Order: sequence, then C-alpha cells, then structure tokens
Amino acid sequence: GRRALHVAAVAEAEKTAATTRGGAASVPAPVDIANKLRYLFGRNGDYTNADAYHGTAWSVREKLIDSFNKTHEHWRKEDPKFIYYLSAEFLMGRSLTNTVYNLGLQGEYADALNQMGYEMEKVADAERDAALGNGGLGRLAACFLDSMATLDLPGWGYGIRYKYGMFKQALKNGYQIEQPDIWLTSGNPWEVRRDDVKFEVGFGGRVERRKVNGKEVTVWTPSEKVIAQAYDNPIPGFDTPTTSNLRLWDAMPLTEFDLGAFNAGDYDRAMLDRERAEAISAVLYPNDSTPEGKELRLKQQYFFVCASLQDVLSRFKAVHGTAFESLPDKACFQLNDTHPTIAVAELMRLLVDVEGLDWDQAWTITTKCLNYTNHTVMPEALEKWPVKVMAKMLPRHMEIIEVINEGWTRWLAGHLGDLKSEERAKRIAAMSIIHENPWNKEEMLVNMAYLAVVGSSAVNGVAAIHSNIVKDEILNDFYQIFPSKFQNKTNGVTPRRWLAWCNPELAALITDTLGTSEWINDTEKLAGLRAYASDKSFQAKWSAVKKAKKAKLAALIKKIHGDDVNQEALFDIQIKRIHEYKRQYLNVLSIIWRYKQLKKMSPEERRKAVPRVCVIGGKAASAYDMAKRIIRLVTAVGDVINRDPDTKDLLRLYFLPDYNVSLAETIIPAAELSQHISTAGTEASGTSNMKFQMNGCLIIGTWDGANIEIAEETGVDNVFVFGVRAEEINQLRKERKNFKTDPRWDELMRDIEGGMFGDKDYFKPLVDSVNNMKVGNDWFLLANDFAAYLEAQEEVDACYKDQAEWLRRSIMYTAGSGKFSSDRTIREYAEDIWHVKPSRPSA
Ligand code: F58
Repeated sequence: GRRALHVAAVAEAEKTAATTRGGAASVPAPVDIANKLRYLFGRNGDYTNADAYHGTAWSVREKLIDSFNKTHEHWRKEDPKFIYYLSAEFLMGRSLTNTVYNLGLQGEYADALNQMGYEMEKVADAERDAALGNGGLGRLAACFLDSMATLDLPGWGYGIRYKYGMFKQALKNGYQIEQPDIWLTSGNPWEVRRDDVKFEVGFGGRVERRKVNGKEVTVWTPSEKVIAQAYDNPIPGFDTPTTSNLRLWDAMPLTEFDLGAFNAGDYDRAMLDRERAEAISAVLYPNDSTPEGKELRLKQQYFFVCASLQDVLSRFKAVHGTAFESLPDKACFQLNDTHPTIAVAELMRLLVDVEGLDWDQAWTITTKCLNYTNHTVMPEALEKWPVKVMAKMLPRHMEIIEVINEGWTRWLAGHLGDLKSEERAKRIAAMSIIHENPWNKEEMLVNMAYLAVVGSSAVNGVAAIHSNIVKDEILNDFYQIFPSKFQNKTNGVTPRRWLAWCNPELAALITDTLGTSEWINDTEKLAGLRAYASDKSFQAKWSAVKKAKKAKLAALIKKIHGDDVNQEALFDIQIKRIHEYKRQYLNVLSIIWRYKQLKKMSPEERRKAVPRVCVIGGKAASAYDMAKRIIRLVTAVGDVINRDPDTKDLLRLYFLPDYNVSLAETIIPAAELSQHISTAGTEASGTSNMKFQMNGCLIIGTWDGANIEIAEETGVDNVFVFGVRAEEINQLRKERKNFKTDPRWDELMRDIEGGMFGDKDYFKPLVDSVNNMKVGNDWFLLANDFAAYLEAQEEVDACYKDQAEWLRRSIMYTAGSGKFSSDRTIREYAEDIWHVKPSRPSA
C-alpha cells in the first residue's frame, strides 16, 4: 500500500539530489517531507492526508524562510522607505498551495507527494484556514500583502495573532450555531516566533508631570502591563525573490506566574494575570459592519498599535538614531479603517513623552506618516469610544486627543474666520473630534474617523462611488476644508489566489490562448481574450472548464447536503456576510417567486424553463438577530423546494455553511451567475464581485460599489444591472410611507407570514422589517427594487438559453477584469499615498 510506495519513493529520491530555488543543493522533497514527519511529529510512514500536509508544510516553510531572510538582508542594506499596513484583521485562508505556487515549487512538491502516494489537492485540503478576519476588509488586507510582495514593495502587515479566529458556522435544524475556531492546536508551520521581539504595552493608571533637567515631562504609569510577543508570517511574492512579512502580536503576561500567590495556596489569583493578558489576543470580534463598543476591543486595538509603533521606532532608531524628522522618509502607516486609529495618539505619545520632541514637531511627523482608508458608509459602524472608557483605559492618550482637538478646533476657528459666529460655532462643533453622544447628551465620545482624518495625510474610499460618498456625505465637512486629502483607491484582489491558483484549468486555457502566462502579474493582458469571445472553439473549451468546476461544486453540495444536483443547471451564487444591506432576503424572495411560477407551469412550460441551482453562504454576526433569521429563511425555503417533486429538477436552493476563504476558492470558479445586490450606496466596494468576474462569472447587481466599475470594464450591456440609484435613496426613504408595493411582493409576504415555510413566528419580524411601510420600514428598499430585480432575473434566463451569448459574456468578464488586480490598487497606493518604491533582492 501507501507505505511501500512511500519507502520506494524515498529511496528513489535519495539517489537524485535535487536543487531548489534557493540555489543550494538540498534534500529531495520526498525525503525532506518524510524527515519532517519523522523528526517533528515522530511518524514513520502510513500518513493520513493531514500528516502529509504537515510534513509538506514544514518542508516548504524552510524555503520560505530562506527567501524571507534574503529579502530582509537586502532591505536592511538598502534601507528603503517602508509601508506598514496596520489592520485588526488579515483573512489569510490557507497557505500551502499559495506558497508553493508563488515560490515556483508547485511541480516539485506535487511530484514529491505523488511519488509518496498522495495528491497535492487532497493534502492541501487538510490545512485549516487562518481566519483572522470577518470579511471583505480582512481579505483585502491579505490580497494587499500578496501584491506588495509581488511588486517588491518594502512593506509589512501588522496585526493581532488571535488564538481563535472567525467562528465556525454550523447549522442545527437550519439555524446558525457558532463554534470556536480552534486553529492553532496542531501547530502553525507558517509562522516564526521571534523570542527577541517583545514590547511592553500598558493600560490604565495615572499621568503625572515631572521636572527632568528643568524640562517638564509627562509620565504615564500604567496600572496594567502586558507583553506583546511577535510572530512573523512570511509572505511570498509571485515570480520574484521577494518574501515580505506579516507580523502578528500575541499578548502574554509580564511575569509568567505569580509565585507568591501560588505558594500562599491561591492558585486562582496566580493564574489571573495570565488570563487577563491572554484575553487581549484571544478572539477576533465576529462583527461585520456593526462593531461592538466593548472595552476589550479598544484594548486589542491599542495593544497591536502600541507594539507595532514601538517596533518600527526601535528599528528606525537602530539606523537613524533620533533623527525623527526623517521618519516620514522611512516609514508610513496605512490605517485599515478606524480600528488602528489610536496610532495618531500613540505616535504623538512616543515622540513627545518618550523621545522628548516638542509637540508641533511631533505633530508634523505624525500627520506625514499616517493615512486612513474608510471601508463603510454604515453610520453604526463608524467607531466612537466614550471619553470615559478611553480616559480610564488610556489616560495619556485621552489627554493627547484633547490637546489635538483643541489645536484642531482653534485652527478651524481661524480658518472659518469669515463665517458668522453662530454658523462658525456650528461647523466647529460638527467637526470636533470629541463630541456629545447624540442619543445620550450626558456622554462624550471620541470620533475615531475624525481623529483619523485630522491625523492623516491622505484619506481614501475603496471604489469610485464610495469615495464620492465619503467626500460628499460622510466626511463632507472635512472634504470642504482639505479637498486634496481625499482620494479614491478602487479595491482589487490578487489574481494569483483568485484566478491562477484556484482555477488552474482556466488559467492554463488563458495562458495557451494568449501564448504567455504574463497575465498573472499583468492582468491588463487578459484583455487579449476579447478577440476570442465569439470564437466557437474557444467558447467550447471555456465552457468545458466551467463544467469541470461545476462538477466539483456539485460534489461538495452532495457531500454537505447529500443531494445530487443537475449540473446542466445555471449555478447562481450569493456568498458574503449576511447583512440586511446586502439583501440576501431579496434573493430569497425572488427564489420563492420562481418556485411559485414553476409550480403553476404545465409540463411543457417547465421543459422550457432554465433550471437553477441557487447557493447562498455567509455568516451572521452572533448578535445580529435579523441576519440569523435570514439564514433560517434560506434553509427553510430550501427544505421545501428541494423536496418538491414538481420543481426539484428545475430549482434548488442550498445554504452552504461555514463560508470562508477556502470555500470561496471552490465556489467562485464554478459560478455562472453571482449576486451583488446591495441597496445602491451601501456597499463600499465589494471584492468578491471582482473574483467572480475574473473567473468568467456573470453578475446580477445594483449600481453600487465596484459593480459600477466592473460594468464599465466589462461592457454595461454584459451585466444584469437593476434597481434604484444611490442619488435617489434619500428621497425614496422619505417617501417610504406612501410606497405602493407590487402585488407579487404582497403575495410573498402573505406566504411567509402564513407559514408556507413553517416557523411563522420566527419569520414574523423578518416580514415586518420590510413590510410595515406605514412606520417607514424597509430601510434597505427591497420593495422598491423588487420588480426590477425579477425583470433582471428574466433577462438572465433568456440569456442563459442562448449559450453562445452567455459564453461570449463570460469571456468578456475575464477579459475585462484587468483593472481589478490588487497589483493595480497597490501601485496606486504606492505612488499616490505611500511614496514607496520597489526594492528587489537578487535571486
Ligand atoms: C468591507 N467592510 C465593505 N468591514 O463592506 C466592502 O464593501 C469592501 O469591499 C471591503 O470592506 C473592503 O474594502 C468590511 O469588511 C468589516 O468587516 C468590519 C470588521 C470590524 C467591525 C466593523 C466591520
């Protein structure tokens, strides 16, 4: 069996000494894998796929570290300007496949595993996702790291090494249940603990003024201190010797163990410090777009920002001493949303209190070094911390923010000097970083977005429409004062993970057709596919790849739900966090409508209908009640229609639990239609829309986020666009009470309320949320877009019946996806905001 094969393979491989990318002769991969299993895990043959994964990963790790070391030796010598991407989330997913492909070791390791009797794909499947993020924002950070390394840009990510990442979602009787994500138990081959890189991080305590050598200094004495321990996660670029770094911080107690308390018999107290410290990096907050105002979250934010800034300053000082005026020439920080915004106050504290710079000099440096990206228009997601909480946890930072705000409002008073005093006071109050809680006049809040804008050189949104909303609405007051601070940087995704590696069949076809694989890091070359969009023989090959990917998704559905699905059906997908503004509910309503139409049809009419397999996936924040009801509606509707003998050949609906990066890598290549149907003006950008586009998946969507730019690049007529425009939303919301709903809509509401899918009482709030127009409900305007959506769905069916046209469009999508590589996005950040230049080590 496997064992004999394995022994033979090792013997064979030992005879032929291979060389690897490092250039140095090294042990052949099968031998190395076996050695890793033998000496790290005490195993000797007869491995499971999971064993084979660990052996392979620990072998690949060494090549990665060689590349990492070379890169950093080079950067140390060159001392280029660095970009530090500060983010509370990095949604990395799996690393094995990405690493071997990016390092060009795919063939070598696939062969090695084959010789040993294993298949790379199955082995790779044994890896657990690193799910240190919620959704789009976290995955964007991961794509950015891939592009930064691929473009040889000196840059690191900085974040938190959560012990538990995004919760695992399971279904129980069709309801979401959350399970902890225990991802580190079998060890993590993709990280290196840096025992020499640790920093103290303090909380609470008191602030005093002291005279030192005749100069007044501020001394903060925290009441609680923890250690931030660095873990490095090497990030391999593609087709370059560059391997950069994601440095994540783990929280540890200052003293391992309170021996005094332990000896006195108080074991619990002895453990207390450890628990308190470890709590900081214990778990990722599983909210999307509605952050919880919990103190622990602020603690997490300060924890990683404080450690990261100390780390950067200590490296800066090792080379440049205290010449801090040149810090902005050597370092800049991108704040991924407001989560790391405490960096404004922390950099001021480090420069003024610790390094002794005067305030104005420190402020000039700070504002030159920081930049801020906004990812949301949801007002509830714009972070505000109660002054009380901040003052208790970070007393010195609260003082610093007060001083910043005094300076800012004073400056504003001068700047707005021409206004009448009443108007001026109003404008200043509206822009004050510290302001009253509008819902509770007793409480004062620190507005983190305002602090980020005032403390940064550049502020950007993540798609053209979103950046305009940031300028014209969310931060309009600030835009009027600093118009040139505001920019757009349309998101992108890495074409490595999201096309080349997750869809190697399509990648091979593209490379064959274009006669080059250069499109993998120059996606504009994909435009060359336009010439083949109507070519019959190319369409046939294109369609064969899609079919093969659909078969894989069908197998997954079979594994999860036990059902065989019609692989000739249109595969219709909506995968993303569950949120009212993303309107999965609208999708379900149209599925119910389709079901009802099919039920009414004669057998002959049914023969003409386009069969569909609909898939919905996504997690609901644990406290987001309405989102959980939406999931239950999906599963309940699926339970009815998937079993109905009249319709089950023509329509299916499956909820795929535990949607994550790896699942996306299987689903996206198989998708023929994907849904991006947020209320216009609410989805900042979306990034899965770009991944679907790259994989030749047609889009049904609203005129929102990056959908707009995708339509422009693909040809607007190739996209199923429907619904009201962002400019109309405010007016439509005002007219809500008089809105006359479509009779089909009313019918569906009655169906759900009447118990057509069971669980009447549980669905009641869902019906009320969109159907009580008198009280101004349906905030996300599902009813307004309902008819147009059904019409767009009919266009989809008509188009699918014309396979030549469908395939032409599909090819046009991939051909038009060049703009949405995160390489393009990162190049724009590097040129317009960071002013960081490539620095490539020699091979
Ligand atoms: C997402 N935001 C946007 N937030 O919704 C999406 O349109 C955009 O494409 C993406 O960012 C990247 O720019 C998002 O994912 C979060 O997950 C936050 C996590 C922490 C709490 C607040 C929401």
